[in-house]
Amino acid sequence: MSRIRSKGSLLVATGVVLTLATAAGCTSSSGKAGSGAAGGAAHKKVRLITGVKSDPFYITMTCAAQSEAQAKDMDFQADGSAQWDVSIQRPLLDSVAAARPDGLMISPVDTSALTPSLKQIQSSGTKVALVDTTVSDPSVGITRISSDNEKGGRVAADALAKLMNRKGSVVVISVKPGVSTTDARIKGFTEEMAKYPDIKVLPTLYDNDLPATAASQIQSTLAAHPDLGGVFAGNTNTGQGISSGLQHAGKQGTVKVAAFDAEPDEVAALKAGTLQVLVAQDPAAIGKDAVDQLAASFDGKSVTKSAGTSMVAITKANMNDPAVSKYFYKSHC
Ligand code: T6T
Repeated sequence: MSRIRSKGSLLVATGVVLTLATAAGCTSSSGKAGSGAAGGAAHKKVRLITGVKSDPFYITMTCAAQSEAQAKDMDFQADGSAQWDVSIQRPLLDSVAAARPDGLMISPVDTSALTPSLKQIQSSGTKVALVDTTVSDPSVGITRISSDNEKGGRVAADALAKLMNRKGSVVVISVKPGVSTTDARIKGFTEEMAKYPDIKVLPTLYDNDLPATAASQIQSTLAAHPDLGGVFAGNTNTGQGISSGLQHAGKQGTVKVAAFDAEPDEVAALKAGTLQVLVAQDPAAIGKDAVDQLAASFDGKSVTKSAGTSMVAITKANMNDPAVSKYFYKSHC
């Protein structure tokens, strides 16, 4: 397996493994942010609020954050919304804010709706780390850690175009507008797809993170566009819904699917051939890095303002490679 190492990314020429590791901003001067030195980090109260508590992406993130916080003797607790909804996440944020934690890690479910509350908690002295999703206001957060979602969207587009023999119609189904991560994936995907003149990109559909909605959307799209050759699923629940929708329509394997993430149901669908490419993120790295940055801040060390974590394009051909399967998400710690 030959490897081409270019700046900031590692492309394995013969496999379909594309590991993208980017880091913007600078690591701390010591380069050892969060090197386990307890220092000011010990006993600090740190709270994590994820986008959706039951989501394996966030469960994987939480497990890693919890373990890193434990190693630093932090007082760490995690919670998350039951659904991807501002009206559910806001009361969670307000109750955490009332307890005046030293640090808050949060995946805001909207790029602006929660900003006033986040600025308020920040002005009361809580250090905010934005994990996975972010907000438009640059004054929020001492650190922002996520995948390079635009790049992941481009990877999905190129993989899907190849599977579709560069022709036919393609549709994007995602969560809802105003989610920084999935919006960036769609941007990267559609910009990259423009390079394929014989592929028609249909209007993006939104499923509110509900698999059943994605399933019915893909079936109605198939009815309206018989030449549908590919689908890009913006996240886990969407990928699950598209997989079952294609099976109901008897189109599994015929219509090619590139889906973000690698939670257990998506991995099973990849193995079964209803999904063809998974763009897996590294939620564990996001969770661990955020704890390390908060610890660095508590210790008075420099903090990375924004950092990108790696991703891997997974297919049936490479999914059994331990270097790839280590990116599969967990449903429990
Ligand atoms: O794709 C991830 C996450 O990156 C995104 O912000 C929301 O959806 C997931 O949690 C997967 O469901």
